[in-house]
Amino acid sequence: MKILDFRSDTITAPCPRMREAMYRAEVGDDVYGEDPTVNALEQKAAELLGKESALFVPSGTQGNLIALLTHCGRGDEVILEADSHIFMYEVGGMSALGGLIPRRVSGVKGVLMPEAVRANIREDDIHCPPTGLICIENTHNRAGGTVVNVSQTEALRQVADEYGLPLHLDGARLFNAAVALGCPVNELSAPCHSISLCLSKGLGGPVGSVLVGSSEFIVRARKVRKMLGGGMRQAGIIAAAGLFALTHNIERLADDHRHAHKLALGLQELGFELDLSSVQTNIVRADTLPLGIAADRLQQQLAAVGVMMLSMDPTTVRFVTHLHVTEADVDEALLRIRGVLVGS
Ligand code: TLP
Repeated sequence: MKILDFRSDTITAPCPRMREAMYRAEVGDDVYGEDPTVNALEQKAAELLGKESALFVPSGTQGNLIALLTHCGRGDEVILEADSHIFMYEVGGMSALGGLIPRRVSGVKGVLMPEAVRANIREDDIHCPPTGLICIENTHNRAGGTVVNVSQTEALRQVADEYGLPLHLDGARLFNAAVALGCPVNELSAPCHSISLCLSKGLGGPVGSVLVGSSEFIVRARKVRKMLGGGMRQAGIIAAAGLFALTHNIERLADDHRHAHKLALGLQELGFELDLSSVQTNIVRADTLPLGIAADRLQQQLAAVGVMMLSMDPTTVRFVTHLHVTEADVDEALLRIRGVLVGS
C-alpha cells in the first residue's frame, strides 16, 4: 500500500537531480565565507527577493530567531499575529533565548490589520517595554496557508515607518504566496526589512532557510547565527539542494495548490466542515465536528489505511500537499478517507 503523506511539505525528500547537484557541490568553510555554493545560494536568494544580502541558516526557526535577535534588544516587545508560527511553534525561543516579549495581535485569516497593529504599539512611557519589531507571516500556517497580498504588506510597512520600527516577514512559504497571487515574489518582500524563507518546505530542499535583508543587517545577523551555533562549515552540500529548489521548484507550487483545492472540495463532500476561501495555497484545515469524530482519533484511523495528516486541535485536522503528492494520490486519499468514515 502506498503511504499518502499529507502531514507537511517538510517531509519532501530530494529528487535524484537534486541529489546529483548536492554530490557535485563545490564546498569550503562557510564560517570563513569560503563556501562557493553557499555564497551562490545567498546571492540568488537576495536577488530573487530584491535585497542586498542573505544568510543561509539551518532552519526556519533559526532564521526567525536570528532576525528577532538582530532587530531587537532584550526586553523589547515584538508584535506578531496571535497564532503565528513564531509564537506557537518555535519553543518560545524569542523569550527564552532573546529576552523578548511577544505581543499577540489577532489577524483576519492570518493577516494583521494595520489599525490593530497601531493600537498595540507602546507609547514612550516609563512603565512600558518598548516595541521593537512587527512580524508578519506569509503564507500564514495556522490560518490554513492564507496569503498576505502586496497592498496589505505595504500598509503594515507604513505603520512600521510611522513608528520607526522594522518589519520582519516569516516567509517560510513566501513562494506559495507569490504563485497564488501571480505576483513577483520581490513585490511581497519589498516592504519588509528582513525575510526568512524556507527551502525545506514546498520548494523540496532537505534542509535550510535563507534570511534576507540589507547588507548591514546581514553582517549583524551572521554574528548572531554564529552565537546560536548555526555556522555550518562545508554547508555547500545542502546549499546546492536549496539552489536547485530555487531554480526548478517554484512554478510547480501551482500544482500543489490545485491539489489542495481538490482535496478540500472532496473533504467537504465527505462531511468535513471547512472554509474554502481559506484554502489559498497548499494547506487544508478541516473540522471533524460534523462527523462526530475527534481529530486525533481520525488521524490514527487514517494512518492505519496509509493516509497521514496531522490533528491540530481536538476537532481540526491539517492536510498539506507537496511535490510527492499527485492528483491521483488525492483521489486515492479521498477514497480511503471515505472508507474509514463509512466504517466508523
Ligand atoms: N512549520 C512546520 C511545523 O513546525 C509546524 C509545518 O509542518 O508546517 N515558519 C512557518 C510559517 C512554518 O510553517 C515553519 C515550519 C517554520 C517557520 C519553521 O521552520 P523549520 O521547521 O525549518 O524550523
